Amino acid sequence: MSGIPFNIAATDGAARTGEIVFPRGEIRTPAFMPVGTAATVKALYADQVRATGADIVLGNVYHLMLRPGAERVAALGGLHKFMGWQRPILTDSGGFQVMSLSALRKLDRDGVTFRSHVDGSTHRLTPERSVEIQRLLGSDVTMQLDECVRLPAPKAEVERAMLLSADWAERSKVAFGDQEGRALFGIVQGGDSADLRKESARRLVDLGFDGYAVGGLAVGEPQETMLAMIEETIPELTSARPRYLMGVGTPDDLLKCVARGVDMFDCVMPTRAGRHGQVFTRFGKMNLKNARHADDPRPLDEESDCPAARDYSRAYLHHLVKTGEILGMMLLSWVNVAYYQSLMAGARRAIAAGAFSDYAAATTAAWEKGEK
Ligand code: PRF
Repeated sequence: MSGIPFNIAATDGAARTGEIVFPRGEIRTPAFMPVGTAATVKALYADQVRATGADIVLGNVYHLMLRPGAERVAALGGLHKFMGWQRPILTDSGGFQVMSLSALRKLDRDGVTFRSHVDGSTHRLTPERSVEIQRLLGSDVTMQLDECVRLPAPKAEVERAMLLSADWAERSKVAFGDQEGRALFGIVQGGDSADLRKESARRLVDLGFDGYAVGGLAVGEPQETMLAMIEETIPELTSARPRYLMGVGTPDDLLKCVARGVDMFDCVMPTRAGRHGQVFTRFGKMNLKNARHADDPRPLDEESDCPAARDYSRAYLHHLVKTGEILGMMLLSWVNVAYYQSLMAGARRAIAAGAFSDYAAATTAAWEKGEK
C-alpha cells in the first residue's frame, strides 16, 4: 500500500470525520466528490468547483480512453493539467459502464470489450489496462475494474460478478504495485445479498487496499435495501481506511449513509439535476420549470454562500430554464454542487461536535417544511 494517511479526528456513533492526506491536498471527510466524467464537471469551471468547497473530483476511465485517449492526456502532462484542476482526482475504472453500457460490451473472465458509443470502434479493458490508464491520467485514487450488476438480479449472477470482481481486485493490486502518494481502492460487490457482500468485503480486506468502495448499490433497489447492505458491509471493512459509496446519491441518502460510516460519495445528481431545471437547497428540492417561479423576485436562498443561489431571482432562473439558455444549466449546477458541499461541511462540523443525529434531523425537517 502507498501509505496515504487517513486521520480520523472524531467519531459520532458510526459516523466519522477526518482527512485523507494526498500530496496534491487533503480530502476532508465525509466528502462529496463532484463527477467530472469527461475531464469537466459539466457546466462548471474548475476554480468554481473548488470555491464550492470540493477537495476532489472524479474522472472516468471508459470515457477518457475513448476521448481524448489516455496516452494523449499523459503526453499533455496528465489529467490535472489538462483540465486545470490541481487537487486530487479519483478515476473510476470502467466497472460502472460494464452495467450501464451492457448492450455495447462483451464480458469474459479476463476483461471486457466495449463497442464505443461514439464511433463503434472496439476497446478492451482488463484490470491491468484500467490500472495503466489511471496511471497515465495521473489519478490520485485508482479504482479497481469491477463488474457492477443491475438489481434485481438472480443470486447466482450476483455471486458470479462478485467473484469475478474479487479476482480482478487481486490482479489490479498486482498491476498497481507500489505508487508513492497514490491510492488504490478495492470495490465490494454482492448485490442485495448480505452473505455475498460480507464475503466480497473479506476478500478485499485480506488483499489489503488503501481504501474500500461499496459498489453495486443505487442500481435499482429500494433505499432500505441499500442501507441494509451498507450496514452489513461496513463492519467488515478496515475501520482505519476510507470507505467510499459509489454513485450515491440524494442529499437524504448522503445523511443516512454518513450515519452508517461512509466517508466518501460521488454522484452525477447535483450536476445532472441542474441541467434539467432541478435545484437542491436547504429548503429541499424544487423544479424551476414550474410556472409558480415565473414572477418570483426572491433568490433561491439569500443565506447561501453560493452567488448563484443568492444573486439571481427565481423568476430569472425560471426564464433561463424555460428558454433552454446555457446559463441556466451553469447557475443551477453551481447551486447544487455548492449545496452538496455545504451539506457535507455541516456533517463534518456536526460529527466533530458529537451532534450528527441532531444535524441530520434538523436538515431533514427543513427539507420537509420547504420554504415559506
Ligand atoms: N462500480 C464502479 N463504479 C460505480 C459503481 C460500481 O458498482 C456504482 C454503483 N452505484 C457507481 N459507480 N466501478
